[in-house]
Amino acid sequence: MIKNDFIVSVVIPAFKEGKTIQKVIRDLKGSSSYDTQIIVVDGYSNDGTEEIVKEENVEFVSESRVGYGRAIKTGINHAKGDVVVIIDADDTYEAGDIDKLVKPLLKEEADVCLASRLGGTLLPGAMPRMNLFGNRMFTLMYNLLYSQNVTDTQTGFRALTKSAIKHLDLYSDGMGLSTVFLTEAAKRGLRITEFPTLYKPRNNHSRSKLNRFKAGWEIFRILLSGQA
Ligand SMILES: Nc1nc2c(ncn2[C@@H]2O[C@H](COP(=O)(O)OP(=O)(O)OP(=O)(O)O)[C@@H](O)[C@H]2O)c(=O)[nH]1
Ligand SMILES: [Mg+2]
Repeated sequence: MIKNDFIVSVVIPAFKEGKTIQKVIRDLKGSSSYDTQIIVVDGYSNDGTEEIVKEENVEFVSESRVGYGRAIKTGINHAKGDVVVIIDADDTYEAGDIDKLVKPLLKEEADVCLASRLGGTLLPGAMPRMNLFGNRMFTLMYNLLYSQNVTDTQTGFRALTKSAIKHLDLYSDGMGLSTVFLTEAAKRGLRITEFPTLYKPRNNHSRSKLNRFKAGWEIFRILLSGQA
């Protein structure tokens, strides 16, 4: 049964993504079929992000503490919805897929839904080879250690029900939070599903915030120590 009084909260962590944030917000607004709250959590970008976000009439939250995970947790604290969607501000994900992400949760078929890039399409230049290799290794490790069957543990486009989030110990402030969502969900017996999506290269003039080695080491430790 599809409910009508259903709210989706979208959390967008953003640090210096002023070139793309407007498009991400507009794509979300243009494609979500649900009552949607959009929250941008900005790390004092100073590149016009604040002005753009306010002009789009969506919520703007400043977070001075550094970290992708920290920004997401701050966004979750502002979320009023039954479902929380998380997406990057860099326009690398297909924001138009938001309904596909939300539907399995709305239908109560799953508690967590991932937009899988590795199970879908990677456009040329979207993911450096090293990142692809790391993601494959970590995804394999996750599936083996946590008895799951997902194809992209490191996707930044995912949805969780608010009631599921309440049960998770979100202990990472960094890029490792994507993995913590999944190890915690598996430990608590939550249902994880996914669908294939498209991953696009970053805008030429924007910069990745990913420190591959720092993130890789953190993810490795989370996978081992967070084991059930
Ligand atoms: N508020 C805030 N946002 C952040 C911080 N670090 C990263 N972000 C945002 O979190 C999202 C993910 O960071 P990315 O640099 O895109 O990381 P990634 O997707 O793993 O790497 P790419 O594939 O190169 O895009 C982006 O929207 C960033 O702007 C931070 O310290 N604070
Ligand atoms: Mg990104």
